[in-house]
Amino acid sequence: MTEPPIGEQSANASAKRVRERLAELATIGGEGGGGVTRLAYTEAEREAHRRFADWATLEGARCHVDPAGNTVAIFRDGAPYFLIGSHLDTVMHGGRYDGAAGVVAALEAASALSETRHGVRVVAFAAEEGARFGRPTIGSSLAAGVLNDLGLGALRDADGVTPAAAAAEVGLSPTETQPWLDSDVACFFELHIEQGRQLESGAARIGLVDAIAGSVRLQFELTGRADHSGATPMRMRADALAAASELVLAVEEIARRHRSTVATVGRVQVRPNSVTTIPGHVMLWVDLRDVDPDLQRRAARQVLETAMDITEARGLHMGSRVLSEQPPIVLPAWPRAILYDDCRARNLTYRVLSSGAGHDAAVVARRAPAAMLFIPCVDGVSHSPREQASPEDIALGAEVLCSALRRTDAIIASQ
Ligand code: HGY
Ligand code: MN
Ligand code: MN
Repeated sequence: MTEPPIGEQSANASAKRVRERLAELATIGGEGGGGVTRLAYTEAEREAHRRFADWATLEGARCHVDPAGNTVAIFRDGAPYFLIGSHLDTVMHGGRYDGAAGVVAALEAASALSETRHGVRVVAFAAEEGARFGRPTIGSSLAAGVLNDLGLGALRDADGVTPAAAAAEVGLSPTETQPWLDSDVACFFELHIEQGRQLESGAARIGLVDAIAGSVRLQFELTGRADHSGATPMRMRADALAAASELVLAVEEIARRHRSTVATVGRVQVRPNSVTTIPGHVMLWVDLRDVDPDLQRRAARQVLETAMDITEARGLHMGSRVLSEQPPIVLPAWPRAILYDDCRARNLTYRVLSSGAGHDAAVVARRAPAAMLFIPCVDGVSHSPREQASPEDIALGAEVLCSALRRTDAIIASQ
């Protein structure tokens, strides 16, 4: 068999390593049916971080873990430095590419990057998904100094466990994190699966992200009156689940008012949750997002007001909390322009698009220049065992990352 040209050899080797490493990560928290559950501040997340650190060490990097659980691999000393990476936690029954693809690609890029004037570090952020505690990007927010002890202490998981208690279980102490995302970071690049259908529809091979949606997470507690489902006339009921159902449909209707707004009620707790008892108590959580800050804030306010109207009309008591509010962010143009130049130089089709999903890059961008690179995922599916992406696309994305870092290094050095 004739050997492929060197360039192709390295691309094939890279795709092979990407495939192998993603398959290995998928065994950590892996479930039947191909899903993965590696929730924030669990042993599975830490095991994935250790595997990442082992790979980075083998490539010559020095690794350390900060008190928030962010693992940083220093490939090249010096500051300012380039930071590349993503996250390794997942949602419940999630996919094997969300986050992991970006960390594995960053390892490929850092390992291929030769002499640069800047330092080079790869990061696996901890607790990026909001799935467990309701608030996303806990690790990067602590590293950026935008989440304080009060904010962290107000969070609970479904069992009432706080992030600090969960982190202590796996040897971490997030409240002791000294923020380190600062002007020492020359630029942050994150590769991620698109988690949407634009690239997959054949529009382009590479997505260049211009804006990342913000999110508001709301918690509602509706209290009615548990009662006999057979003996209680309809006019005498205070049915918390009927009220909650009205609220769920109202959330959907409010989100439909503007094309860029999305809102979801993905989690509901009903008590006593018994067939022959009128539900007396319901907790529900709303995830509301937009790339427009005013629309996001207005929609959140409308949801809160509508919840009050519904519960008042039904004679129920309502409690509500804003668990987290993260503004949408527009990423700086110059790192994106460097990625764009590289796509042009490679004759790669690209598309500038916004991200409906939240990412660590949105947090890092509050402290340093940041850029995001999307690769396609099959049918745009994510947060599901059906999540699929190609190692070849990830390896190609890693090559673009690597040459973008080289270009950035040369441009900054020439200024
Ligand atoms: O949920 C999200 O926006 C992302 O996947 N963290
Ligand atoms: Mn996710
Ligand atoms: Mn993600």
